[in-house]
Amino acid sequence: MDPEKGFEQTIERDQRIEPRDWMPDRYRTTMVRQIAQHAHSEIIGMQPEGEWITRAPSLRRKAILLAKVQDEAGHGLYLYSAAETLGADRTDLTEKLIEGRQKYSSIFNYPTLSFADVGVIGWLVDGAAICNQVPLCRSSYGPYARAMIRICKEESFHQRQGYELLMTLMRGTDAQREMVQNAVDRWWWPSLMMFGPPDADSTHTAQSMAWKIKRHTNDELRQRFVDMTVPQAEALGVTLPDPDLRWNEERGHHDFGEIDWSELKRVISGDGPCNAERIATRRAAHEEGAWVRAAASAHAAKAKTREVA
Ligand code: FAQ
Repeated sequence: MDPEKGFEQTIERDQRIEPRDWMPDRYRTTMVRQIAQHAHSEIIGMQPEGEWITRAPSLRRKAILLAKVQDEAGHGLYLYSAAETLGADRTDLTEKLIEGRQKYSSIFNYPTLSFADVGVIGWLVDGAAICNQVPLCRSSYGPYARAMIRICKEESFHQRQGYELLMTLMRGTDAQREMVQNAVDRWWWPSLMMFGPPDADSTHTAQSMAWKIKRHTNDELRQRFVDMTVPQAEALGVTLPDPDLRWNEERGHHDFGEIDWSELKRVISGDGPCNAERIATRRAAHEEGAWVRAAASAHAAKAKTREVA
């Protein structure tokens, strides 16, 4: 069969495209772009919470936070491996990230000012990630879809630990409740921006939906997230910082206020509160790890020579 027809038929039948299958160059480029950005987000995403590991308020919280941040490293690694199945090279992807030639999620360019931020990241940021990623378990590219299944299971644990942390703080003192509200005020709007630009301005959605890479548009997922989060905020006893947020009986959804899209543009283009710091930290880790990579390569080369001998 004509390979292009085969590709189209696989998509139409809701089956998976696998690494050795023929695929259009643009499909491959799109997949590498999305998977690499996703992998970079997981790796850069270790930083905001990682800053609190040494300052966690108890041994239990430290153990939980360590496990979560390690999970994020693991997610980054599955995703880089998925990108490699498309012919991408991990070193090249890392270099593109630290040279600012590839993106990562806007959300990780905001500072974590108190330990309540760790809880809010779990609740809102992992909550948004789950909303976005559960449909990606049905994404048309096999290795990506399969990586998403495991990642989503771990993100659900992350979200619950965040919510539990916040519930504990909300049962505490007035100062602790204030800390939570302050963190919610700072993270709410950036969490909504994680879903990307509005559909009308989204460059890739139409093609990615046609190829069944994306299963829902940015605005659909953002709405789903708002609807899911409002009752959780009520149960927690925090106020979401949006005076226009209210249930719309007719639509069967919550209406919400206008997002400051100029902020998203600024943060994506490198001018967010922590962009420079995040990249500098990642660059330093890459440079300081050079000897480990060199040692591992030398070991692999030696082992190969021994095999041949
Ligand atoms: N930040 O045409 P679209 C996590 C870019 S979760 C930065 O709508 P698309 C877990 C977009 O890349 C976070 N850039 O693009 C965790 C494109 O630029 P390009 C990661 C953004 O791809 C939790 C341009 O704008 N999750 O890490 C953003 O169809 C806690 C036009 O946009 C994923 O990556 C943004 N927010 O839709 C870790 C999920 N939004 O490439 C630690 C997989 C858009 O043309 C702690 N990705 N852009 O230069 C996706 O679902 C999609 O790629 C979207 C964007 C929905 C993010």
